Amino acid sequence: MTHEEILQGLYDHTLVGHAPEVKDLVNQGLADNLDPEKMLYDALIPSLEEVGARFERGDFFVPEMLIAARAMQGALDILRPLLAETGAKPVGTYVMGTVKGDVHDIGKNLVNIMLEGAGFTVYDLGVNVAPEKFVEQVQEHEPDIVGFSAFLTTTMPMFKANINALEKAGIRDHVIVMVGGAPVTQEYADAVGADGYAADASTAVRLAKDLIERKRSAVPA
Ligand code: B1M
Repeated sequence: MTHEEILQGLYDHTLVGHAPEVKDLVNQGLADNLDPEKMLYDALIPSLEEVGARFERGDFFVPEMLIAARAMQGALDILRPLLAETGAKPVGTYVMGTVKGDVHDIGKNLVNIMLEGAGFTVYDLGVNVAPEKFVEQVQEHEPDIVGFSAFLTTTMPMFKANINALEKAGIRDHVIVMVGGAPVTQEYADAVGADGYAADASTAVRLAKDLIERKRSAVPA
């Protein structure tokens, strides 16, 4: 198979949730030196975008979204160590979770993989994380950054609820707050008082490093 055929196969099989075929194609791609990031950005993510578009049009329903997501997750399980393999020096600590009421986690997991690859220690709180849990985990790990992911317009308001909870606990100024997720915008992030917003995983990593650097250089010696 050519690289183009593998990528097309990954796109097509993810779209219809054929998890075994997706795994086989990922392994075949790796055996044939196909770049893991190319598989991710040129086939797997576009396929999930098409799943979302079909869902919006009413051509797909939740079960179809779910099996496509499972196929994607199988691919990520194989790609994870390769995407995270950089040997980077530790740069900071990150507490990350998907907000309360929201169970989407593929995007969050991808951001975590990239953060780990860049040298961050990541504490992943999973999905449907309540504000109190974020507060408790920030108090326990004292991270440089806490990240909130939201993938639904109905769960985005949890950013503000989480920030309010950090304020109430007296720790808002101790931690950088980053937000992200498909429906989130820079304007929304600014409106809720987040310190940073990124549209995708690689921007999230760049911004995380930048925000830490800015915070460290702002601290008087
Ligand atoms: Co749902 N879903 N879903 N879904 N789902 C979306 C998000 C949707 C856009 C589909 C659509 O209508 N086009 C839509 C939301 C509409 C809206 O509110 N604007 C939607 C809906 C409506 C729903 C339900 C309500 C459906 C229902 O039940 N009627 C339901 C909600 C359940 C809940 O959470 N309470 C639901 C359920 C599900 C499944 C469980 C079936 C499944 C999730 C499985 C899982 O995640 N384990 C699912 C899926 C798979 C999707 C789509 C198709 C794919 C999501 C995905 O993984 N994308 C999605 C459509 C779409 O996104 N186009 C959709 C790939 C991923 C790599 O991208 O998630 O954007 P993304 O992550 C990016 C960036 O956002 C960013 O970096 C990531 C990597 O580049 N990023 C950050 C993420 N977090 C960040 C944090 C940061 C910075 C950047 O800093 C902290």
